[in-house]
Amino acid sequence: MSKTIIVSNRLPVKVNITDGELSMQASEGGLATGLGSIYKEGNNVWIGWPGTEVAEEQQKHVTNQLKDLRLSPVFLTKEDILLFYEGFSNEILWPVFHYMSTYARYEDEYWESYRQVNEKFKTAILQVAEAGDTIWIHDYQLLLLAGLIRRELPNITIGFFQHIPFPSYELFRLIPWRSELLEGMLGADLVGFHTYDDARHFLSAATRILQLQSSSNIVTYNQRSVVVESFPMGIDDTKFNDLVLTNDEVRNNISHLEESFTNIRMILSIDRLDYSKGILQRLQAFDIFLQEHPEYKEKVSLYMIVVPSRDTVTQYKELRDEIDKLVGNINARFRTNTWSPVNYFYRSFPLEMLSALYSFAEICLVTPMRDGMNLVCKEYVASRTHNDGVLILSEMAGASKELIDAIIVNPNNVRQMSAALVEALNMSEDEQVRRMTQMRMLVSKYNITNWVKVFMERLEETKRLQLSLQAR
Ligand code: GDG
Repeated sequence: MSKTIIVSNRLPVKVNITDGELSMQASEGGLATGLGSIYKEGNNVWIGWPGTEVAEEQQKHVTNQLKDLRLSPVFLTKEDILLFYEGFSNEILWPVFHYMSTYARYEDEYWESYRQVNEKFKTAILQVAEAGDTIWIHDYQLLLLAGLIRRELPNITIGFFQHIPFPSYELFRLIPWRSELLEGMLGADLVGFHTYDDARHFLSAATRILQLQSSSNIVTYNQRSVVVESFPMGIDDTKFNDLVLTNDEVRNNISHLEESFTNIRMILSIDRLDYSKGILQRLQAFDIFLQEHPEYKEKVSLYMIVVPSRDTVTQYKELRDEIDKLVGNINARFRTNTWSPVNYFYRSFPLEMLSALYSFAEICLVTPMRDGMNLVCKEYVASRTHNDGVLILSEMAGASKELIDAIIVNPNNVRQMSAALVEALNMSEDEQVRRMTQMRMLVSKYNITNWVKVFMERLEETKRLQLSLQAR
């Protein structure tokens, strides 16, 4: 019986080893939820890194424990994590793909490690893959993998999905290993992105850098037709809706918020610490808003959660310091004895608190400089069970192509963002409901289950197309 093999850098569980004792923590992420129904069926399996360094003598034990969960680990060394993950993935691909190319450090040893780790993943896949299987590879850490597998198993079905943006040709061409990366991706039968623009940028890079022929969204590489398309990812909308309506802890948290924020209207923002998320620009906009609209003093607060991430890297550390400074500055200038304009948290929160905040906040402010999709804004919409609330959304987030009933802003235009806050605070109930209802319908219809189904069906169709072309 043929099977589906899901591959991503991280497994949907995090393995913890303390004093030799093994424990596992399931990921609550959307991808884990969406693919959960797939990798647990039949002989299917999910291959990835268990999220921690595992000593050699413990690897067999970890492998056996994960096997029962239909998970298969790829073990990475400290050096792999430093060079492949933090180096090539996060100091080259992440900044360039998010249009921050000046942050990129093109180190040969990063590339060497990236190649080797992609080979490690290939070896893990070849141990389980058989003719007739379908392999679905995820994200920018594994750009070479499809090509490596294709060489060994020329007829196997491979889908690749990239969760972050694909930059314009002018940016992508800066990477010294641009051809190798493209050739790796073109090992897939179907290459998917969140938006039409990302797909277009990829096609343009492939045809210009590798001089390939393309027609519409199909590019020919090594006599194979590779289909390139957009598949905007959705969320588990029912989960967020039901948390608000039926979860006691969430209800409790909402009551506490109502007590602490009596007569104060909340603007919510939630991101991982990252320069792509536009956190500083958001604070600047809020600063302008407070300066120009003193009538909102003691009436509006920004509740800003920044989840710690990569903060050993210089740019991230600097960003964190800048945020601290700006928040301190705004609060020092505007706060009163009973009111803080910015409630800033540098930590993560349990899902039950996130859900309560989504439900309580009148406005959600999502202003990345670049974002593949951005799931926070969809989670906010799915949590608005009364159909009210206003989403302010950056046009640079993939989600802005779908959530057109948000107030759409350019995150570089801090005055426009400040004006958007005023517009949101004054939006009539009817208008809020009209917009939110539209957005909720969309988030519900194109949810994570639908996303997985559409991608898998398209992959199957693509393979059929390939076989029929080959037979001619
Ligand atoms: C990449 C792409 C694309 C956040 N804080 C807490 C918490 N979260 C959860 C949110 C949301 C997720 O983290 C963040 O998802 P995003 O989509 O916003 O961003 P990335 O992590 O950068 O994801 C992105 C995505 O892949 C999917 O393709 O949309 O563009 O960059 O689900 O809820 N969860 C908990 N506590 C927190 O404090 N429990």
